[in-house]
Amino acid sequence: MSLSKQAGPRSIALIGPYSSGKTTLLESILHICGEVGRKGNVNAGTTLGDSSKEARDRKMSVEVNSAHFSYLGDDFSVLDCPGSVEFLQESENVLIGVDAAVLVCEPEEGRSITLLPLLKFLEIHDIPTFIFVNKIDKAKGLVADLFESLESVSNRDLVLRQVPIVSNDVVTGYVDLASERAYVYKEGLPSKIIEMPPEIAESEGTSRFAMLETLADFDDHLMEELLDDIEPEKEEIYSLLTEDLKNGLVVPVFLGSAENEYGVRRLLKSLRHEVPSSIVTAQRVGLEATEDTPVAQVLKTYMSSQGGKLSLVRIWSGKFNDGETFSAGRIAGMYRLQGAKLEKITSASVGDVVAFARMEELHTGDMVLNDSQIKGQRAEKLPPVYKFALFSDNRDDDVKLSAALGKIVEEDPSLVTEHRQETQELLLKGQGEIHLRVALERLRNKYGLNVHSQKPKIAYKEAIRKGAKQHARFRKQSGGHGQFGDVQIDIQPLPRGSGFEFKEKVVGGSVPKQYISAVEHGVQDYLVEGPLGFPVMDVSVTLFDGQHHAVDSSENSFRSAARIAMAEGMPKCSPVLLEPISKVEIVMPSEHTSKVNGIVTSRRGQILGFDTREGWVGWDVLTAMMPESEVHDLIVDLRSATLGVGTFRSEFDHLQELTGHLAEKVIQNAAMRH
Ligand SMILES: Nc1nc2c(ncn2[C@@H]2O[C@H](COP(=O)(O)OP(=O)(O)OP(=O)(O)O)[C@@H](O)[C@H]2O)c(=O)[nH]1
Ligand SMILES: [Mg+2]
Repeated sequence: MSLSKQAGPRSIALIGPYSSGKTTLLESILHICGEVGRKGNVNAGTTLGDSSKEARDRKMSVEVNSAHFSYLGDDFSVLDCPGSVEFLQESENVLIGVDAAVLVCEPEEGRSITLLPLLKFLEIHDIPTFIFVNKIDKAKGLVADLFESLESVSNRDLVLRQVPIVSNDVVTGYVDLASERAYVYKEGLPSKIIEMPPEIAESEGTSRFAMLETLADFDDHLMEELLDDIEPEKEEIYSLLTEDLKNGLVVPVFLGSAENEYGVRRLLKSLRHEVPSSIVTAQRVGLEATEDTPVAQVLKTYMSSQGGKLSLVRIWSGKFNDGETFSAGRIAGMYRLQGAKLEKITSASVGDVVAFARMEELHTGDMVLNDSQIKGQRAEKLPPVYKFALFSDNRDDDVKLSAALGKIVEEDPSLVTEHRQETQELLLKGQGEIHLRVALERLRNKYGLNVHSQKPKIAYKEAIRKGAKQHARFRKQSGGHGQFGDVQIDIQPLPRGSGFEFKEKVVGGSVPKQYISAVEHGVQDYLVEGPLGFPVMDVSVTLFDGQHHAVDSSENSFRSAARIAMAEGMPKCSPVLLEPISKVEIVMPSEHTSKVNGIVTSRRGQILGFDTREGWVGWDVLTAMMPESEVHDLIVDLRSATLGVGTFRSEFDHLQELTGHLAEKVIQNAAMRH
């Protein structure tokens, strides 16, 4: 039995920028391998992947599609990831569990930079990577220029494996540089071998030599052969290509068109020969594959429309049987997923990618095992960059809403929910507007909840700039017992961040001891909403005198007197609005730094500094203080200035005075809400 057979099926992820053709490539592969009879199309909504309403409506992937195929006797599972940067977390979660990634991109050299965040992730995790330059049928520029621009964004060496044959500005076929065979594309059919066209011989020679030189950088024997002008054996070239891919030294680049099935068989052949086995991958991620220790890891969680949880796992070691119990619970059903189709199975072993049903304690990234000593890698959570406040039409839906939100966060761990006390809002945070809209549609389509969103409120506060003394009396005579409380207070500002302070300096018992805490409560009652309409911060209130009545005074009457004193005294203290300021850290390719600088300044940001981004050649980090209200849609501008790759993280830093017309607007809006 070959190593790959012992190691079970291999697994690949299709990743790459938005709309580069990953789902179409999956469809082509499944068609070629006989898994789908008629080839589906993204635009017609007939692909095996993207079956959810949210994906079909948009003609884009919004979550991972899982499928299986067998090519010339070798079994593969394939995980087709959404390309939009707003769904990046899906790719990262899945990449942890695959033997190789196929990075699908378009033949547009100006957009190579959009591959960078993924390339970086692949490099950090040492994931063997293939690049498939798709849509070669509509390539405009020269492949050589494209290759150069791809090289500029990759730290690993790229190896061009094919050169295009072009006639009348259209790519009609290719020369395979390893085998030196020429082919013409045949739509929907295997490419046809042809004589090497004489006009291509020169560029083929140059490209082939470049490929060999790159390989020779990692192999002395090949280097000697090249220096001595000895033609290396084909076997040697193939074996170096396989080794170097496995060791993350080189990234092979293939050309084709998923839509027309050009070059897809060539890619499949390489996958078959070059993708490492799951045993090798287990070693790479620090695990050991054995026959009898079951170890699996969750790459993605699906919630079926009936509400049942399906955990898509990669099996790293051992064998799993349906019905067995692990620390994370019992496997209550085992399936192979072919798109949305569930195929029931009873067991799964090393290399498989299968779904375990109803393991409620299991979350994306978790390991399924019986030995808590075994630790796997997992993708870090991306910090949220955009948020909505949610509200439902019907208050009675609130309990249902929070249960449904729990489920959609299970499926998509890059969503975060938060009940924000300060503003009394339910927040949904994520990676951008489309990301959050898809989540809302899921709530509607899957859970029947009509949920609306709005821009979250900003937790403005207010403070005072000067002090004032105030006298107030609360008196009521209404039959029987009256009410009487009389206080004199001194209101003073405190430094920013001090909070609230209450003191008493009453002499001679003018306010008896038992009423003092009622005065403090009265002051606090008022501080919930100051003269400008916001919670008051950083004040000191001293009770220094007052009067009482032997019969009529009570805690309530002093509490009311204190509240009145605050209401009358505070407006005299020059109230001022405070707005929350966040510290933001923005990362972007340095060519865009000056543009981003402009965005930050136009959003009232105060730049604290620039630096180079650690570990990211050609990237900068910009730190700034920026009002929270300006951070809200910062990501929109940032992405449009950086071809989508710039991002940021932010956290509350401090409160800062806001004056002028912006403050007036905030105060007016608050008044209107009352
Ligand atoms: N001309 C041409 N168009 C293609 C090719 N492959 C895909 N397309 C088109 O590109 C568009 C996007 O295709 P998808 O397969 O959905 O791309 P994707 O990478 O899965 O997109 P996301 O998952 O949303 O990132 C569709 O309109 C396809 O018809 C190709 O080889 N040539
Ligand atoms: Mg897709």
